[in-house]
Amino acid sequence: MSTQNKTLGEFIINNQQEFKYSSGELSRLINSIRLAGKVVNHEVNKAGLVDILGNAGDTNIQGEDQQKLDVYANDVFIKTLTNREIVCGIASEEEDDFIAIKGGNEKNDNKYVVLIDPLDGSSNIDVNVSVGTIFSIYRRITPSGTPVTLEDFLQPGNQQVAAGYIVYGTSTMIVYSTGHGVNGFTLNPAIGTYYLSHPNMRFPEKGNIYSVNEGNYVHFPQGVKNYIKYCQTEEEDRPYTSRYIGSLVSDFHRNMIKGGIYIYPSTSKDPSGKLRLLYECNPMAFIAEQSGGKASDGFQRILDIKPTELHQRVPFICGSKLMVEKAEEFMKKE
Ligand code: AHM
Ligand code: MG
Repeated sequence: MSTQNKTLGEFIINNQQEFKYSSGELSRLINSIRLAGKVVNHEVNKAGLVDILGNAGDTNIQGEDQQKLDVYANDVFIKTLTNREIVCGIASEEEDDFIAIKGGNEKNDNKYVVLIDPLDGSSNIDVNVSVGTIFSIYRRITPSGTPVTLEDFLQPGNQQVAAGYIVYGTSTMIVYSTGHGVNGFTLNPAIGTYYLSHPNMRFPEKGNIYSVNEGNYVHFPQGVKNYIKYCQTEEEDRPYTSRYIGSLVSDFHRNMIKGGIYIYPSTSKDPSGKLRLLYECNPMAFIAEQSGGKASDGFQRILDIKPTELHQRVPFICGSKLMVEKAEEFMKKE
């Protein structure tokens, strides 16, 4: 079958043997995420038409306003994964605590936990700019059949079994990896099917895009300031071009296709930066590495950080390998 007409469903079935502990469970899990993504996509696309915009009135654990669509997406992913009884636990950026899932017979033999940022880039929802879903999958470490504990969620990113994102952009795409490279599928909205459009995605080793919120420049560490100046200096293939959407999924997706670096550093106001290790940085770092890119907090590999809490934040530098290494060089000098 040619790449052009291979659907995500067919791809999952054909590649099931690649999964480490192949029992079909992970395939069913990715299938559920694919389905929930379609439901959320439908709602995101009609957001301008119905009165669904604006804050839901709640604030999440980070004290930020939640938008209605965030709440909706959170509900859809949690309900889809819960009803199908294919995971034993879920942690969401929008929930204070993790959710332990019982099976129909009160016993849950499922092996996987999912960590999810149901709708990332929330500041862009109201203005018709791309947002995304980010997900991360681990095998539980506590014995199966018992309720999940915090320990099952606080695993370093290098233990991820699969990770991916959905970008609700000009086209809707799901991009994911089960540890055997990265593949991207584009949704044909007319028939609700994802097709393999970007097989074996590779991060260019080097690019000419840097993505950072320069409005925070005065609060950045000196190493980051120096790296930004380096990006702007006229020399060799520089100055680089600056592109910042403010939706991690979209900024990452563009950089992975064109070559570039994304930076959300620590700032004097937020010493750990803004992005969450478990819901945002680990899954993106997994995709980056699986496609030949790199992800670092400036000093160490993101995937090797041992999490201590669910909503932990971490400085994030991610993208083309040589660019991330150059940024790390600047960080280490300071
Ligand atoms: P969110 O989870 O509240 O949507 O925040 C995460 C988003 C990322 O998608 C994006 O890269 C970053 O926040 C933008 O932050 P800022 O507006 O500070 O530049
Ligand atoms: Mg987020």
